[in-house]
Amino acid sequence: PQLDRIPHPPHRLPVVGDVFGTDRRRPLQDSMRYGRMLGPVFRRKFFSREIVFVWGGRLAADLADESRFAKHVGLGVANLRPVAGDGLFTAYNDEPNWQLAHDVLAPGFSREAMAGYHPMMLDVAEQLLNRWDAEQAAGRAVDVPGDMTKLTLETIARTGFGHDFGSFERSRPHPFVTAMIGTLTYAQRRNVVPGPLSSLLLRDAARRNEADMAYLNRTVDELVRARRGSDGSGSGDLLDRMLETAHPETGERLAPENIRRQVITFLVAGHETTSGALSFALHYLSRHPDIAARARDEVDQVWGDTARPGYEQVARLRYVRRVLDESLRLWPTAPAYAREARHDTVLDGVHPMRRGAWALVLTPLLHRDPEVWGADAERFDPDRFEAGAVRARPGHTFKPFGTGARACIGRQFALHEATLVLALLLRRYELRPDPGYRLRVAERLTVIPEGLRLHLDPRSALA
Ligand code: MNH
Repeated sequence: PQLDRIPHPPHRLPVVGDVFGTDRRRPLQDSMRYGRMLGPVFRRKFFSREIVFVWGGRLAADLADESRFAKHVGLGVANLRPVAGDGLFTAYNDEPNWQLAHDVLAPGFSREAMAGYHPMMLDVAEQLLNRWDAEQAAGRAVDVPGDMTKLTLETIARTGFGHDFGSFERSRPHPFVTAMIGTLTYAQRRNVVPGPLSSLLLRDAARRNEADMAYLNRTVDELVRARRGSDGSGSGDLLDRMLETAHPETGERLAPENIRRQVITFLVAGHETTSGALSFALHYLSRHPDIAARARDEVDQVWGDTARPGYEQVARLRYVRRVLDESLRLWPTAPAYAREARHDTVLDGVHPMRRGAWALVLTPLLHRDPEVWGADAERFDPDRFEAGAVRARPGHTFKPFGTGARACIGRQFALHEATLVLALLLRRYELRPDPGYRLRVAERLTVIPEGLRLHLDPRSALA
């Protein structure tokens, strides 16, 4: 965008720009702070790189116009190219492998496919319940983000790839998770440390990152080799589609190197953000016993005492789903996405943009824009997602899954899994917060509540 009409932080310095007073470990929350100060569109400069941020509802809705704007692969997403290459998430819009992989893999997220994953999702959720029963019996608080990560990693690994990481048999996170967090954290740091300095400042980090990437590649190569070597297939799971399915029209198939990129992409994108979403939802439920009680009532009504609720019974949990939506409003766990101009245009009729110019949408602030969500936008209130309230709001102002052709392919997968798990947990436990805990949000491109522990009380004790 043409920059002179866009505010920036005061006290900008020559050469370095706005880097002083920034929090390098929490760049998102830092930008949220500046956004609140500077308004719905603003810019920050890190050495020679100037970034335009957008969070106003009207501006974000304009950027959602697919005829004028498209996904921009930049910043954190571009920094993941060494790991995820031309995989679905990191591919450039015009890379042929994007359309090919999208067409081949989209049926893996159809209703029928989801109904097929459902029993496996339940199996994994039961492993979580067993673990939490044991913690509860021992009077220990549970490690919410740690256990949600075990759950979501196992879910995507089993449903998508027929693979079992054995997360629940371990006390520590699986090394795949540690390596993944390493690469995400490194990609985030490279946003703030500019190119010329990064080889100096991030030398050790770069070496660790190489090792992390090598570990991810090895894990994935083994998983693919195991499937290729077995006579059985994964009965049409994502890996089967990657290995066996030709494009319905062109007959083309994914190349082995691209399959490696896709498997890493899906194992990472398929669990990290869902884990955060579940963790934030559990945090808010523990802080709002009235809302938890209402959600629990709904689960009782819809499920009765069915031991294993069916696929259809998850979609009927409308209030639980609203709890999830409201958590994703306040803390969308993939908290930003970038949009670029397809050709010269004017953003919101005010800011001229050249073809290829781009801006970063800060979703957590968009989701708190008082002009869209009201003066009480910071308050947790699932009723904002009642049908009537949704209709009354302007469009394109709730974007936890991004927008347009490059929006999240796993959205229904994540929502089904998370709704199912929240319902199972609500049905089984009362959630008691640690009185000393104040929400702290850790950033590694994604966001997750740091150090969140909850105490579990059996429901029967309170009924
Ligand atoms: Mn997901 C793209 C958020 C769960 C796989 N995802 C995106 C984007 C957002 C996003 C935002 C768009 C990014 C951009 O424009 O640059 N995703 C989420 C959130 C959750 C989530 C908040 C959970 C909650 N995502 C999942 C799951 C899977 C998945 C589960 C897979 C099983 N997501 C993807 C893939 C893409 C994506 C693949 C890239 C799609 C494309 O560009 O074609």
